[in-house]
Amino acid sequence: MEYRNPILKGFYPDPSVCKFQGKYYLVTSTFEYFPGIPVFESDDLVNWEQKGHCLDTNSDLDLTNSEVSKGLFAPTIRSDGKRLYVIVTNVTIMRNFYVYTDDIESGWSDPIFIDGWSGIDPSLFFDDNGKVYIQGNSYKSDETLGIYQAELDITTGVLLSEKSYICAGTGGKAPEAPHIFKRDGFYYLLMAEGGTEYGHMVTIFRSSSISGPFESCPENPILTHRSIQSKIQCVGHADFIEDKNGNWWTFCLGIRVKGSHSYYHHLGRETFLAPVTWNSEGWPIVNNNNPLEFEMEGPLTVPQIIKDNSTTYDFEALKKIPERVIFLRNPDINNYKIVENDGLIMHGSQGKLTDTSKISFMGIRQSEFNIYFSVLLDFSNHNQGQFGIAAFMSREFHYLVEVDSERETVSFRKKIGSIDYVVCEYDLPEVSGIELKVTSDDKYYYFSYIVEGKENLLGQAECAFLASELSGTFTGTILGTYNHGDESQVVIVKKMSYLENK
Ligand code: 6LW
Repeated sequence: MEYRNPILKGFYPDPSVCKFQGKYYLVTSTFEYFPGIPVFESDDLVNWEQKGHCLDTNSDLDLTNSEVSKGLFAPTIRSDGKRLYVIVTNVTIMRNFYVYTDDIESGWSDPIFIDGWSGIDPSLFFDDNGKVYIQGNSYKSDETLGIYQAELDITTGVLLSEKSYICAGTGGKAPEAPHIFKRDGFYYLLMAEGGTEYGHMVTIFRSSSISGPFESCPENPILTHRSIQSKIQCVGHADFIEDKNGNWWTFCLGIRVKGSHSYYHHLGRETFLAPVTWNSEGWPIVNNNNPLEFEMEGPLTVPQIIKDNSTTYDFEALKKIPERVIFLRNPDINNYKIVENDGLIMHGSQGKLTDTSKISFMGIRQSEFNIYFSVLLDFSNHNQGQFGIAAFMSREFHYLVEVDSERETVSFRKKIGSIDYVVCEYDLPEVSGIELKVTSDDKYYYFSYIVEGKENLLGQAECAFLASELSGTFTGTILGTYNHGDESQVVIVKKMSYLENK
């Protein structure tokens, strides 16, 4: 049956997947954004529904002053049959921890921190004998590069054995993303090498013992797009899963590139799916040894319902902030209040988009190249400070349409590294409401504002200048609105509209 990649469009990197109570669950990394780690649920591996986040309180997730693309790196989701666990590294505080739930609808536990375990990309393995193991890698330390493992007391997070070195990989840089699973008596160790950029690859090893030694698959790397002519690149960071019919699949990250000989991407690393079969020697073959495609074929149980991520949030009618809306670092949740028939009251913060302090900013992931994003704002209670919309990659790379309510101006600004300037600025008429808008194709963003029923074009800006290849980010473009000023300065977000491919 055919299906279309990416399975999760927009900034949803480092996917991990497992089965629990007859359904599939998938998580991705979220870096400096809050809430942390979206949880997706599926019955069939191709149609996914978000079921909140693992870390949705400020006490669970400390992102204070998180620098660009720090915060939560790659998570792993696993189950022991009774409980669902998600383990992850918060690189901002350099701690590894996990949370668990017995029922996805009732939320997640407080974090259990693992003392004495460093590195990133932690994973869990529940062995048939009841023992639990943690895996991870060495990261920015003097430890030998490679994959490490220790036995873990899953009820307390205490390590029960020394941390042992189990695999160096095949020699690619940045051995990371380890996952162990058992099949036909072998312990398979899946991992990523080559770094998450254009040299990314998936490699696999196996042993008859959980502690190794692990032998390398003769076909390594079993999946890579390095030096392949494809509009899908950087494929790697995979997890494997056996579906309810005994078919195997891999979820991995990839990017949709633009450009010709020098590729770039600005939507972030996205989640892709490929079928896996096994050869007679017991080694996996991904997608019949073919590169991943946008149009794929695999032994699905039900057809994929192609999701349109278009949506309009009418905050005059909504009762709570939708789960696709994310914040930059820890939000002061009192700064965002939905008042029925009024809208979402967003109070100002002293933080600016260019720094790492607490900021009033909320947005959604850009999931396609061709989009329309607009916010309808009432600023009758804003007379000192600035507010606006942003096509935001990081504090160093973003575009803004900004209203200065004291000077009564609207301006179009570009921040591209050290290049930070106002493209144009206009006086605003005496109004208390405004619609700010950005549309895009695969080359440019186009910015405008609408007052008194008239749209005024401000200008355009290259998508390429927000690309991760330039900004050095692990994330993707977020389309959002912000309010800079003291907390008495209020904008009311009446509507937030996002349309893709329209
Ligand atoms: C992640 C590592 C990687 O922790 O990049 O693609 C890091 N792989 O495994 C951030 O996504």
